[in-house]
Amino acid sequence: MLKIIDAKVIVTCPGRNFVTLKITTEDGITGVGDATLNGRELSVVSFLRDHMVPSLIGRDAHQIEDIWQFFYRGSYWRGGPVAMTALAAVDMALWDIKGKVAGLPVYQLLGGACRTGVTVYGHANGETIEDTIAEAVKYKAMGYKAIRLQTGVPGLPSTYGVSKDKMFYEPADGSLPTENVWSTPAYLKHTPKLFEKAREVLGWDVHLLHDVHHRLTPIEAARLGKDLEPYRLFWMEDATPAENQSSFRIIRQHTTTPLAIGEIFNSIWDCKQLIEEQLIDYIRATAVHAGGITHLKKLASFADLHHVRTGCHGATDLSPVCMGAALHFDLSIPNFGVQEYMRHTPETDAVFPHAYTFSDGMLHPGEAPGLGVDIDEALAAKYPYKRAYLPVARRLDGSMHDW
Ligand code: KDG
Ligand code: MG
Repeated sequence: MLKIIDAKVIVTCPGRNFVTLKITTEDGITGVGDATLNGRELSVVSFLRDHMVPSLIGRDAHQIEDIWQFFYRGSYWRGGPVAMTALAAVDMALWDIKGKVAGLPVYQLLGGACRTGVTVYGHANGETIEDTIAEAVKYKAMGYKAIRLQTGVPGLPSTYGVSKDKMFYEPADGSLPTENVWSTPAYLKHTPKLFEKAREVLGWDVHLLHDVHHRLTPIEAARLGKDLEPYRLFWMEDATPAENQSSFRIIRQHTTTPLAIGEIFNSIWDCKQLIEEQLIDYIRATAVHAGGITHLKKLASFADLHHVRTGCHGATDLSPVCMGAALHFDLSIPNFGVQEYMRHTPETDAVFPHAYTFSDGMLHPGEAPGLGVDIDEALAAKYPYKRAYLPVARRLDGSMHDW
C-alpha cells in the first residue's frame, strides 16, 4: 500500500493557462498529471478540488486501474470533457509515481519501446500560400519528416491555424471569444492550391497534413478529400464534426485521402463506430482529454484490431506533462502513427522541466523514472491565471458555424 496523502491543483499562466495535479504519497513520492482544458480550465480545477480529491486521499497509489474504474464506472454522471480531463490528470500522476517507485520510465512499464523515437509533425502556416511554404521549408531544415500546412483564405480576415507567432500558435486569444468569419466555398477553392504548390517546392519525401477543424459537411469533406488526392496527404483532419459517427461513411465512400479525427474525444465511446467500421485511419485522442494513459492504451489496442493508427493531439494547450505522457505511450504501442508537436514557449518549458528531447524529426521521452516531467511550483506561482477563450466562427451571413 502506497497511501495518497495529498493532491494539489496548480494553475499557472506562463503565456497560456495550464492546470496541473500533483499527487503526494506517504513516502514523499510525487507524481504530476495535466488537467488543462482550453478555455474551461477552472471547471476542471473545481471538479478536481471539490469532487475528486476528497475521495482520492487515502487510496493506494499503486491501484491505477481500480482508481480509474472507481472514478469512471463508480460515478453516476460519467464521461464528458471536464470529468475525463480531471480523471486523466489523476491517471497520469499515478503512472508517474509508479515509474518513480520502479525506477523506470513509464514506457518500460507499458511494455517497452516498439521504436527508436516518436515521429512528430510541426505546424507551418502563413497568410498566403507562399508564406506557408516558406515556413514549411524551415521545418524541413529543422529535420521534420511531417508538416501540417494551414494558410489564410483570400477574402477572410482570419482563418483557423494561421498565427502571428509562427512557432507558438495559440488559439485561445481573447478574454471574451473573438469572432472569425468563415466561407466554405472560398476555403474549398483555395486549399488544393496550397498542396499543389507545396509538392512543387517541398517534393514528395515529406509527409503533409491538413486540419479542416470541423468546418465541412460530409459531402463537402468528400469533395476536398478527392481534390487533395493528387498530393498524397498523410491525413486530412477533423473533416466534419463527429457527434454523428456515421457521417464518415459518406466521406469514406468518396475519397482515398486518409482521415484523422479525435482531439476532442473523451473516451472510446466517441469513436467506437468510427473504428469498428474502419471509417478513419488515425485516432487523435490524447492522454489529457481521454482519461489518461490507462484509457488511451485500451483505445489504441481496440484501434489496432481495425487498422487504425494513433496521432495524438499535441497543441500548445496540452502541457509538457501531457506531452511526456503521450511520448511514453507513443513509444510503447504497436499502432503508433504520428505525434503532433507544437512547441511550447521558453516560459512554459521553464515552468515544466522535462526529459524529452527532439532530434532528427523525432521526440524521445528520455530515461528519467516516471513521466520525466515536473512542475517548478515557485516559478508557476509567478504566472497567475488569465481568462482566455477559444474563438467562434460565423458564416458570411452572420450565422454561427463550427469553430
Ligand atoms: O484547444 C484547441 C486546440 O488545441 C486546437 O484548436 C488545435 O486543432 C488543433 C490541433 O490540431 O492542434
Ligand atoms: Mg486539430
